[in-house]
Amino acid sequence: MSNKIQTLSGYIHEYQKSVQDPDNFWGRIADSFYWHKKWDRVVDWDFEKPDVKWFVNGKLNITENLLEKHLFLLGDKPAIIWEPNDPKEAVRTITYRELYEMVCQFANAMKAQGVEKGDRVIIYMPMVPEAAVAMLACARIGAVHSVVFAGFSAKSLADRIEDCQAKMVLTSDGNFRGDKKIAVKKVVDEALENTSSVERVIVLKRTGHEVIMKDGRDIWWSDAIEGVSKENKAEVMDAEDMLFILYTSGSTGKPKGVVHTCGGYMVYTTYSFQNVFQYNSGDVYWCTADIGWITGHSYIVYGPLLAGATTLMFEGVPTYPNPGRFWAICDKHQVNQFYTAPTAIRALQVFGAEPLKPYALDSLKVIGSVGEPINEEAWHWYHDHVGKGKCPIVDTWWQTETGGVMVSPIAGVTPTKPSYATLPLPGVQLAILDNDGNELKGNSVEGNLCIKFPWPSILRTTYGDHERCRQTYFSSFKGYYFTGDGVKRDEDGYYRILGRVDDVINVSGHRMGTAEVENAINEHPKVVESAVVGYPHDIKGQGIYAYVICDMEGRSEENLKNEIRETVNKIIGPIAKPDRIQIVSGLPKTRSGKIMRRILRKIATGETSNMGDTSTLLNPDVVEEIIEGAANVS
Ligand code: 6R9
Repeated sequence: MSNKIQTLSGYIHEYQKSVQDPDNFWGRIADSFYWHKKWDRVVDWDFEKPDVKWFVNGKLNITENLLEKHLFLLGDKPAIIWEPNDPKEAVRTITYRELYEMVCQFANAMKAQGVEKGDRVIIYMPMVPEAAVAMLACARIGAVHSVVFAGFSAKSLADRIEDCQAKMVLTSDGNFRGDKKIAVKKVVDEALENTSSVERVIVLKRTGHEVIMKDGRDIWWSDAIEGVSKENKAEVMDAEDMLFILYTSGSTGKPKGVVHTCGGYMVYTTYSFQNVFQYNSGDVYWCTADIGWITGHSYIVYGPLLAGATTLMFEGVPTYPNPGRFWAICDKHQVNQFYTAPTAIRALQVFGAEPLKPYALDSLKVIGSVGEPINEEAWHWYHDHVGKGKCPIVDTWWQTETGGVMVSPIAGVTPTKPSYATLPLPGVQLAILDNDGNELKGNSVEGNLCIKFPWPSILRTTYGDHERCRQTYFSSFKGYYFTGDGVKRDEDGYYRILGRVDDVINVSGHRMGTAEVENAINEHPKVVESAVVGYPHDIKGQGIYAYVICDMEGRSEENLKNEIRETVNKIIGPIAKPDRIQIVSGLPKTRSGKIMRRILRKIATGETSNMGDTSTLLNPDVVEEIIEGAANVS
């Protein structure tokens, strides 16, 4: 496609155009999509209200741009390759024509079950092609999907159903994950005991779990599509009609429903996908995220399929049946672009290079990272062992709220630097602000990462609570979108994300990114992972508390702690030496792999009487262990 940047000077040129004349820049890109009616204005915006509209009065259906648009040239090409949890089970390959038919048919089925334009539909499903079909069928008829990660509890599911007053739930009997079999429908049943808006539940058969089908409410997927037409006329949507809601946790307890709309999201996910990954026709692209997260929405389903790519979907986990699974899949399907999270990289790093040995990994051209800052050690391991030193790493910084990648190398175009997300994509106008709201110009500066001009896939609101959206993102710095992340722009103008600003600690007047300290700690060869938080310190203001997972073999705890301190001393300097180190067996993590620092901060501070909501943790048991261990920490 002509929108693809191919050289560094091309990037600079496009970037400049996007800032000087955003209307013309995005208008030209949007021109390559199919619209029932073109827009009257490219963008209207006011960050104080906030009120942002893209492609004003444009009419479209996103699925026509993903299905009909590709039928002629790509009808027989694979849209989705599905790799099951169990490598012995058959792979499924779904062509663009088959996807078109599946989406149309399921769209008709949903309509027949009473879903109308504007209704909210919860998708609580495993990683199977039908989950993508479900999302697209919603978009086809103008229903608003809200995917909930199928590992969330009944309580979390119920909260989300309640918040958006969903009319329908799409689910499965069960879910395979590694050697586990999870009874998914049971969770839905429990959630629905405490909610009243849901009228229908459509259940896909996957595991053969025994399920109770509630009369008049539950229907099997296969029955719902039985005899239903595979032709469907897409609902014509306004560019600013809601496409989906995705719940995400913020600094306060209750998750908020981030809202994305049809036109801008379509344009931006396509554009960013094509450029960041440099996808070429015929390539096989694989993102290991779950569709329950924004990465799965934008870069398993919408972005790749809008771009006519072949997107691989994996049902399982990286360590099943063994820690070579990712690499086996890369070879088996000749994956060209591979996109995963630092947490997965580090988890696999623990097994060393052995599990990679049987695999050539020679189809890989681009490898990507998303979700958290990638520490230097993991970056190098990924680069050397997975990318074999020849694949550019695209470290992509973005958020549920941004809809698409904001800061990232363009593969093969932008020179990379370990742990740097590098440069903003065209259209993304970053600003670094100090705590008083002054924009810090020039290079070698550090501060709050803000964005001063809208991009097409910016969140429009938080569902049902616009004031919360204003407060969270648009009130800290007047006239700016505030990301909540800290950032450094180095002497070359390159961006390095330092982690959430609430994780920045100030030790004796020196500001430090917790990620920076963690990076240093992780350099110690025995350290697997670490998390650093600040705690009140009489003399320094804040002290540094490090929770460290490490291989203790052949060392006493005391020696190891001293060595870790010395490593940090060597890499950053004496000010960054952890005051307290606690050796732990695990870190409290959300199901998307993020460390719950709120909990660690409380433990470090000694405030363990009220730990708040730990229900979304992957491993709640570890919290008790850490609290106990904390008593003896020096
Ligand atoms: C896409 C996604 C958003 C937060 C974000 C930041 C962190 C994401 C990152 C990164 C450093 C990267 N984050 N990507 N930090 N480098 N490449 O993860 O969305 O789940 O909403 O998380 O994740 O702190 O603010 P989401």
